[in-house]
Amino acid sequence: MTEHSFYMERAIQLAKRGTGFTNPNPLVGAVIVKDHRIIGEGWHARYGDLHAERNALKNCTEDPAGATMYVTLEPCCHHGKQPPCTEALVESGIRRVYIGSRDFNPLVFGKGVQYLEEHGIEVIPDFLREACDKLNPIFFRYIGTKMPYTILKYAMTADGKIACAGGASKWVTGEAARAHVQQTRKRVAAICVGIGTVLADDPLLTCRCENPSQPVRVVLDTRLRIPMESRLVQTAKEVPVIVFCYAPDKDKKAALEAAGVTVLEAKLLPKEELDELFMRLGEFQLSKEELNGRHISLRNCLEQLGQRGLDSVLIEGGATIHAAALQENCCDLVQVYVAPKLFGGDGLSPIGGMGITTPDKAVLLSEPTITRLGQDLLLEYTRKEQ
Ligand code: AOF
Ligand code: ZN
Repeated sequence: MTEHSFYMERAIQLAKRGTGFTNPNPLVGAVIVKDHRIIGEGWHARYGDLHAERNALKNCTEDPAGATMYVTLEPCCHHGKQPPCTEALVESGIRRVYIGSRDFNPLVFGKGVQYLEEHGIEVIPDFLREACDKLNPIFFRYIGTKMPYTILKYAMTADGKIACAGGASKWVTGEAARAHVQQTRKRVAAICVGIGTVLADDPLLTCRCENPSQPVRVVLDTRLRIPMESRLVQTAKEVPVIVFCYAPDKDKKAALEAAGVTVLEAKLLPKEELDELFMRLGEFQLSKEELNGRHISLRNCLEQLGQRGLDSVLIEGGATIHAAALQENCCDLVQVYVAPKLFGGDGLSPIGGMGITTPDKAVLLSEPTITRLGQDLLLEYTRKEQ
């Protein structure tokens, strides 16, 4: 490892300290080095607070004039919640800047580097870029599209079952894997489940780890069946709950809102092309009977969450909502925890729906990243563009 990569690695580690608290802004770390010694370190700690670069300058133990900065993301050059970091760098007399990731925020992209160079600062761009990019898949996805970065997560046995035939699913995986899920909950802005999971398990969906950050809890519930006495509704005033539905019963909606739940309406997922045409024309109001067996569009729910500033969603089941993620092509990462167990028989499989008809129609995934968690395995796949 060179001296330069050592300092950038340090900046990456510092950036991670903001995990769960900066959304929808990025994780960023910065290190300032003079005469082969670190004289200042900083990271972006919380949404809206000082950026990593200004924190590092603030923490300098010596005059940074003539020093080098290592920063994981291109410094910003716009006025947002914070003033431009590029100006602070120029004022400080920093002479060189090693930059990891490019900032795909259109307000910044390339302009940060340009400003620094125009003011006589030497810039080394794309330095350990791949490692720095890994800090911010959520930010990069969201900043360009306003669609949340979506993670599909399930825990299954070695024979691919998420529950026994009777539906019992506690617990498939061991403690280390479950602790890892808590870390993912911490990273994301929202956790989403289908109404089936609420009715079967009455989950709380909170983040339970050291220094937790609580994601918004989201339920897809076409016919607004969520029980008033469910743990989600009962705790909605402490940790926000959003329920998506279609043409809700007014009284039930009012009761949920009084309990602190945000009730939003979503579009129905069209079954056929003709449906889609009618719905686009806005001429489609389904009766209760017609509604049977149909559900709201996951993609439309995600769009609405994105519009509310939620940059990432962890979909935690069950099999129906997983099928929707596949069918509506809205899943950036698939996380599969595999336990060394077999359930056999008619146990539930992770993804419901009709499935594909022949193997050549399979949804293709990237090669997995493999992590051992105690006795269990975590396989992480991104979806291949087809
Ligand atoms: C951060 N933290 O350390 C860096 C960011 O509204 P603002 O002023 O906080 O600006 C947010 C934008 O600034 C963000 O989208 C990104 O493009 C850039 N860099 N943001 O929150 C940081 N360096
Ligand atoms: Zn900045």
